[in-house]
Amino acid sequence: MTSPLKALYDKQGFLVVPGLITDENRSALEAACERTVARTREGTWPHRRTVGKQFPPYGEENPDSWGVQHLMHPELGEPAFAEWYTSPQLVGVAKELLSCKEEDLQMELFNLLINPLFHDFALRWHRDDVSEKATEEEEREALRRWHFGVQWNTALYRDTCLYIVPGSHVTPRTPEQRKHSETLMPPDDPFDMPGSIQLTLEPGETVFYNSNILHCASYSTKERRATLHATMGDVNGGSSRARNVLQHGLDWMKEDRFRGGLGESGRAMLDRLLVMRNGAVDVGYSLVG
Ligand SMILES: O=C(O)CCC(=O)C(=O)O
Ligand SMILES: [Fe+2]
Repeated sequence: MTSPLKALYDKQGFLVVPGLITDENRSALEAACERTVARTREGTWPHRRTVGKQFPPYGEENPDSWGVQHLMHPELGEPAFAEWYTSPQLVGVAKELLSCKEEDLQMELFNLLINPLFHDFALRWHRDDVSEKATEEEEREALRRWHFGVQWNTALYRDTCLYIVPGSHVTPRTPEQRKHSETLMPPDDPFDMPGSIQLTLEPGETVFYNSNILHCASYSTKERRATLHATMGDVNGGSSRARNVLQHGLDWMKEDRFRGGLGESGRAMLDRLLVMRNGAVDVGYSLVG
């Protein structure tokens, strides 16, 4: 039996869920984000997404940042992040949308998306793990296989940065949509993309989405953003998640001090990721730019 939430998620390629941050989580997460963002901007947290670079490797060139990488890294010293990532409310939705058992969930990425301070920035239309150059047939095949992971954005403050094309997680681009997504440049106007909508998240809302849905994003220096950005996988996908996840460089996740800071179910989720990682060689990067 498919749940109504899962059915809607499968049809649209995304689903907005309110209330996955409790009041208690909220103050801890807000404070942790504030400290983390401050460190990133002052240059003492090196793992960040730099303005000017859309996809990994992000490099160090620009002092301005649009994201913070590796929120659960023990060196960051913010346990609220792993607590929330492994919390029953989040794990519950992830396993429902993946239609898998809790013992099949695989720990993956947990990052933070923030507003740049000095330059507006934007990401081009893309699917996270399918090249813009893919033929229609390659695209169809890649999308058909892509159902072993779920990605989400949880907004601490109102967030209007993300644009998506509902339903595009299962259909190759039309010639017109291809025209708007083959360029490596962000769009002048995201609404030029046929079928696009702007997603608005109110504080505390989460959008779960298939990361191969056609999407782009636009970041303004003037709108405060602190949006938790994460993925979880279903271990039954084997190595299908490897490139998308491991391109972000996760060596720190195999350190004992990380594992030791997790609860029992978190450790089991992590071990499933490490098994996949051990089997993966030379994963490369999903996208350029
Ligand atoms: O800023 C966002 O919400 C989307 C980020 C994104 O699409 C990406 O990192 O690939
Ligand atoms: Fe993306």
